[in-house]
Amino acid sequence: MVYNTKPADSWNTCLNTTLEQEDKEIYDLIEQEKYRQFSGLELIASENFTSQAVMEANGSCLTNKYSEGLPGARYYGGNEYIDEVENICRQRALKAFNLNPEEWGVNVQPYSGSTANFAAFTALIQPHDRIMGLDLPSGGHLTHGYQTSKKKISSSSIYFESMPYQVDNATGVIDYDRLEQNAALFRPKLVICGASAYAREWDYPRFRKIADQHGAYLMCDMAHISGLVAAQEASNPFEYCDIVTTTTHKTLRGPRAGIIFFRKKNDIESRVNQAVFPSCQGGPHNNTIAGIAVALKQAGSPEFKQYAKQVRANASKLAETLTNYGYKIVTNGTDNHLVLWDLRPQKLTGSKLEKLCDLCHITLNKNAVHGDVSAVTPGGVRIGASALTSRSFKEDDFVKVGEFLHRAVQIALAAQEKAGSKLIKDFVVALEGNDDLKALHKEVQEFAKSFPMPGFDIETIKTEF
Ligand SMILES: *Cc1c(COP(=O)(O)O)cnc(C)c1O
Ligand SMILES: *[C@@H]1O[C@H](CO)[C@@H](O)[C@H](O)[C@H]1NC(C)=O
Ligand SMILES: *[C@@H]1O[C@H](CO)[C@@H](O)[C@H](O)[C@H]1NC(C)=O
Ligand SMILES: *[C@@H]1O[C@H](CO)[C@@H](O)[C@H](O)[C@H]1NC(C)=O
Ligand SMILES: *[C@@H]1O[C@H](CO)[C@@H](O)[C@H](O)[C@H]1NC(C)=O
Ligand SMILES: *[C@@H]1O[C@H](CO)[C@@H](O)[C@H](O)[C@H]1NC(C)=O
Ligand SMILES: CC(=O)N[C@H]1CO[C@H](CO)[C@@H](O)[C@@H]1O
Repeated sequence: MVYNTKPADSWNTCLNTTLEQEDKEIYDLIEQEKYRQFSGLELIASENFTSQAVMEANGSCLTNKYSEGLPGARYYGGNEYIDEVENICRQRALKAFNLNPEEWGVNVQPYSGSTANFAAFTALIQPHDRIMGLDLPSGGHLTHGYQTSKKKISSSSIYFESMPYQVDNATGVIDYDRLEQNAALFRPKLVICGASAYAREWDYPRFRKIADQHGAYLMCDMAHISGLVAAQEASNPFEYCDIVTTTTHKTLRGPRAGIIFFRKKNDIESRVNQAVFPSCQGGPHNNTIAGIAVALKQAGSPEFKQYAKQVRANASKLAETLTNYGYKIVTNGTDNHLVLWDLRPQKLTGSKLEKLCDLCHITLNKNAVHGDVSAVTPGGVRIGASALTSRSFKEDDFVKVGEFLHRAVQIALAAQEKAGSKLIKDFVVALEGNDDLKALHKEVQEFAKSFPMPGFDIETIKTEF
């Protein structure tokens, strides 16, 4: 067979040039982001570094394919390999969480965690049915029914009637008694557990009991902790819930996407599959599903279990280090990968510490702490150990991270005093030319660069722009 090696039509040559040749502007920005990830301390609790294998699968030719429907029942032809990929992905998803395929099924097509949640609601309940999820200022996620007194923010509060439950103001732990009392008045159809900024274990049996009192479904959104659940480093929501959703890019360390697990009872299976497609989505992202399959294979390995153990060890070491400096950690510690740090005793807002950390290349995010009056200037920050643990950080390294953060707070407090106002723009001005900040920035970068970086070839990383 002689292949046609003739050059493509001139208007098609762009299809075979590299990203660098074709679009230097985007290429350079990607290279700069690569260097940023490599040379800084990544502490955002919902982020992680995925592996080279996941990036290869995700960036593969599978992105070209349309495959609406489920394996074996597609609306388009040419899906023989795609079907295999999706079937392998589903099998691995059940295996990663030790689920019996007779009892549990899974849909791996949701584009992300938010769409997985909306599809789950679409499957389980009717418009205006009542839902109860953890309030956002208590650490819950937007998609669990968030609204303010002025506005329904999330579509989950626009289409359903939402009454949140909260953490106890004094302890920072979920107030289960009040949840039970309020549920008795509100009579929810769906109770949601899971959060984005909650450092403690979940009392799933108690949630089940409360849901059963009202014949409600119980859904767990384990987005933040699914890697820990897979590694059996967190308690198991599957024993108690009807539906479990997750993102795949947080502790699970896969590509950016979502998954829905459902119990195969009543007609939940067909309702979930219908809700994903055609109710909420069109064609799945095959490249992403291949990436999820790779991540799930990794999540079943003994190395991943070690990783998850180390993530928890590192997060608790960081909590301990900050406590020893005299800071207040919400719930006085952590059971998982994240630490919620209450800065109100220091009279410093989370926004200011986030800004200062950004300037010295430590990436974390401001976060509401329960009892905050203003949502615009939250009183704390959220710090996660997952990403840096993927870079081989151990407990001692997190002691160093805690020291950096302590120095950052000292610099922030001095700048706040110098600024003489509460405004963040005055704060930034007060930091200009600050030598302590420059010194900290330099040390942070040197420290970060001394660790390996998953998925990147450090030898070829560009350092000058
Ligand atoms: C991150 C997160 C989501 C949303 O996931 P996206 O992929 O960002 O849409 C949903 N629920 C929880 C608890 C999360 O932490
Ligand atoms: C791939 O895309 C096609 C078309 O959208 C879809 O039918 C199929 O389910 C997808 N397969 C995977 C593995 O995502
Ligand atoms: C982060 O990714 C690593 C693999 O790179 C994985 O082992 C770990 O569980 C992930 N952790 C979190 C908390 O996402
Ligand atoms: C993978 O592909 C999806 C689109 O299908 C994209 O949104 C995502 O950012 C890609 N990369 C990773 C690592 O998830
Ligand atoms: C917080 O935890 C520390 C140990 O890490 C303990 O010594 C202290 O008593 C705890 N404080 C509270 C208020 O529980
Ligand atoms: C919650 O605690 C904060 C301080 O931790 C306090 O300012 C606030 O008034 C408390 N709110 C309630 C409702 O008790
Ligand atoms: C859960 C866990 O692994 N905790 C560990 C956290 O780190 C501290 C300090 O290194 C250890 O003592 C804990 O066992």
